Amino acid sequence: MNLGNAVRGLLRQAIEVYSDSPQANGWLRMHLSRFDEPLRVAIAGKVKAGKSTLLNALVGEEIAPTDAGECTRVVTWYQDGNAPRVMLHPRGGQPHQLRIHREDGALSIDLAGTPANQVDRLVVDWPSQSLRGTTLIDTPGIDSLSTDVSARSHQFLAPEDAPTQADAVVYLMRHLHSGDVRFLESFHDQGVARATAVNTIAVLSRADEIGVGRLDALMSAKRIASRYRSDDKLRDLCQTVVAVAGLLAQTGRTMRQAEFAALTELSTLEREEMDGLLLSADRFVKADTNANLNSEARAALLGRFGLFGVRLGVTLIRQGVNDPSKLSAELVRRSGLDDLREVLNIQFSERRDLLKARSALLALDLVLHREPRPHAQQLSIELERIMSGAHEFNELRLLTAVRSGAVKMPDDVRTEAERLLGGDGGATAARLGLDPNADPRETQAAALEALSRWRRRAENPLSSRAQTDAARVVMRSCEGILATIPR
Ligand SMILES: Nc1nc2c(ncn2[C@@H]2O[C@H](COP(=O)(O)OP(=O)(O)OP(=O)(O)O)[C@@H](O)[C@H]2O)c(=O)[nH]1
Ligand SMILES: [Mg+2]
Repeated sequence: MNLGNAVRGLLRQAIEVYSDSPQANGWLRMHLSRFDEPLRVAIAGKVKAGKSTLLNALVGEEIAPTDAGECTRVVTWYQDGNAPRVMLHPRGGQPHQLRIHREDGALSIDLAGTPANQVDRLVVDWPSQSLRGTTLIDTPGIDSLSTDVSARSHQFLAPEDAPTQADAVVYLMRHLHSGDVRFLESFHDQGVARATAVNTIAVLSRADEIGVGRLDALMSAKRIASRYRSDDKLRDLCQTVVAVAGLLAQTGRTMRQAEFAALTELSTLEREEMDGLLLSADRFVKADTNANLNSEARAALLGRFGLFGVRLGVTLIRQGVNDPSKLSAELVRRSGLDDLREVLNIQFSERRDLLKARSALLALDLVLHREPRPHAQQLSIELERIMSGAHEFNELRLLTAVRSGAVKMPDDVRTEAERLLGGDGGATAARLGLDPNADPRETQAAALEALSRWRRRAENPLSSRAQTDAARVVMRSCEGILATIPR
């Protein structure tokens, strides 16, 4: 039986056992219906890490507010819907609809007098292809001076007394900071899902700011991200780290003709004058210039592109990128957004069922602990059986162990193990390291070879117990791969 069906079955049994407890029943039913809903991905991180901007970049529209307004202080869900609509769910009480304003393409939401601390969440319906398979959840910045706001994020991401709402987390950080590590740890210490960093990826955000505006800033950011990927602490806490310049991506995806014209105007300046203007944000807005752009227009450009984006845009236009759609495509390409999307796809979308199952089992585990009762014992046994028996969970546990160095292997063996276990993606070709168009014969030969290699490792008398167990799990993955190849 596949994992999703096994967990669904278990939830149905639990709903019967807990039919007399409204709260437990409600939670379990909610998780059962969540299986058929889009994956819920929360975007988290410190204040001003660039969360809302990144959300906009992923959707390709300015729907999440990035100013200092009240709305940045509440958890906000963005889900696909037939027509734009915003619902305010107060803490206790019935949800009600809010009015939507659009200014200069950006959505603005007015809480209509409800104080932010009385709002449980806002739910924005927005027709968008990008939201079809994934609901994105913007969370208020953590570690802020306003501990109240910070607490709301914690309560949402790592609740102590209720099931988690998000299936997966994208965690933004500008530099790795001990506060980030503590926060990441706080939502990994939970019961049955312990030791699986499976549902978290980290983003080195605002990547353009890393090289103080130099054109190779994004290359430096990528190097730092790859260093973080091999950091022992982080490897335990997230699947991977990618560098993204969210502002560049957001503006690239929503660029207007007038902005292209303004950059084109700047590109006519002598290089020396341009370099002078770009020395600081203040200079850029206030200095006298030969360009036909007043301070206000320059300030607007700066807000949309950042100093780095202005420099890059002007440089690209000078190099001959002469139409807005080419420029916006190039900005997006350089921003790292596509890398992030690919990682989201491999780590989250392809593991959708597994992540949903994980959320549901966490909820069931919580119910079993909070409301223990004699005839729930069978449920505990079954929960344990799924957790330890389902190959998908074994793969993930091993992947985490291999990555963190808990199971010792030579580097090349480790790389192969990670790949076969689905670390680079769950598709057959990705696991075997083949071209996605490889023919079935080649695919089968590669899978058989991998299987016999890992069988030899499992049977090697010099292997430790942990290595033997690990090799058996990888063998099982190879068998799974073989089963997917058409004859
Ligand atoms: N240069 C640069 N600025 C960025 C980037 N991402 C966001 N910003 C700017 O940083 C400020 C905060 O961005 P937001 O997206 O609102 O950050 P946030 O994490 O949602 O902030 P809070 O919700 O208030 O915690 C805004 O002025 C953005 O324009 C980026 O990639 N590069
Ligand atoms: Mg925000």
